[in-house]
Amino acid sequence: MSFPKKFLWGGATAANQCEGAWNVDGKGVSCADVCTGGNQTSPRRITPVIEDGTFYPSHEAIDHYHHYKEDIALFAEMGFKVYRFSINWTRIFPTGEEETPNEKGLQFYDDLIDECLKYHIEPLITISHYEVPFALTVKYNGWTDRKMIDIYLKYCETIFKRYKGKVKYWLTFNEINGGVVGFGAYLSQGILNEGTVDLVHQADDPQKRFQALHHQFVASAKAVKLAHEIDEDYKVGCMQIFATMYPLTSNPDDVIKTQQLNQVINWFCSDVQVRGAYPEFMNRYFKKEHLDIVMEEKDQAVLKEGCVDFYTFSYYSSMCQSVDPKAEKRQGNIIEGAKNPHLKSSDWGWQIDPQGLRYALNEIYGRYQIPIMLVENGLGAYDKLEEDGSIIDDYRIDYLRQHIEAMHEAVLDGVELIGYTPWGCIDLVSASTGQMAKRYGFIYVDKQDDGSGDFSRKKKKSFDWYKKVIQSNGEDLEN
Ligand code: BGP
Repeated sequence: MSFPKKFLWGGATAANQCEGAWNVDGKGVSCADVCTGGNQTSPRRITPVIEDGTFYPSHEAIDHYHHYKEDIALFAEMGFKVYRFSINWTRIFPTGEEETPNEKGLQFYDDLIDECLKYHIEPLITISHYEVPFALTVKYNGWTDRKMIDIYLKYCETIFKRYKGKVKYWLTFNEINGGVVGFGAYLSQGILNEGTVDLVHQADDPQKRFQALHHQFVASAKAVKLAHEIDEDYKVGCMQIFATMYPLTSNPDDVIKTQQLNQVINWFCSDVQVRGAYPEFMNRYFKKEHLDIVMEEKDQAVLKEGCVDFYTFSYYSSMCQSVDPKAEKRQGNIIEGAKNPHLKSSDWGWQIDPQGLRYALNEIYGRYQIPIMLVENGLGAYDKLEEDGSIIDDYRIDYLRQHIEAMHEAVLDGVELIGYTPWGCIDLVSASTGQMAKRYGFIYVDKQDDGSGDFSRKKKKSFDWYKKVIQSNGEDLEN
């Protein structure tokens, strides 16, 4: 048998993409709340002042805030062992800097966690998932300012103490390496440079991004240490985007370019968080890019003392890399590359590559030898309601089946994979485009891109399929 007996099957969401209730019970405004809806051709705009008559998808999202009991009951029906969700930082500290936390916000997560525990579902909590308080963007330009470290730690301490005894698994930052590329600056780091109008074409300042990353590394390391001090049973992980990369050709120039991009995009941040030190190759990169990272003397020791307990990542697609400027491009999750002639793409152009997941798992485990969870994976697709109201999402089942098969192979290869939480286990707002039409869920939610819909939930065909997968511990993948 392949998957370990206690394998954590489940699903994943993020507060800003599912909760809604953006200004309810004392919640403050987050970076996501000032992002308009968009689609593949018109990017989401960032509007520091909320515009009348403009649609902001996070404001209502799928109203998980008021439907969490129903949603968790459905997760339990599928047999979830784990539910990955994030805490909305602005429910706890509305502007990030209040003296005391917002009790109603804390209470909401008490209730949500209790609801999970009622069904023996293990909560896996992302502390910061694209929800930086917008007030901190305005005041400090987000993580560019070192003051963010203490602000974040106060938030961590509050939730580590409050949920002690109920929660075991924490992730410090969602897809921290998003900050390595321009696209990640706003949502991941709360950076809003003058001249930025939309999420896709941000006025980029790499110096700020890499400085912000350093602050996030220090904050993450301190959070790991603090978590262990508060509860020795806490397990704290990092969370990375892993974009498997292949050289487009056997031209050694393509191979070296791929290796260098791999180092900076896929390995830099996890090397710091898992091994507790900057990898050597970054010195040359910083020189080449004229980046000068300001560090305090004690930072190195802090990083060393705050190594994570486990590694988690998102995996959606792979891409090729090439020195040929004419090579046809393909977009992936935040990272882009060249088209792979052997792969098909999703409706959003993300190349589908289950083998790339087996490759990634082997590479990651070979490098770090610590437990791994795949905490995001899935197919964003248009779903169609049949006349009888059913949703036959065979394309999603195919995608997930092939990726579970790849996980199975990796486990047989010797990788210590301990859990799997497919992304958007219930339909939610897309982070990159702001659409509802880009659906990932086993559960359909009646909420559309024009803001219409009654929030009713409906099981898709994949719901029963995934239930069977969990019941059989990954053995029965038949559709
Ligand atoms: C990751 C994010 C998620 C999620 C997912 C899918 O980058 O961690 O928040 O949204 O990708 O991306 P999208 O929503 O753009 O389809």
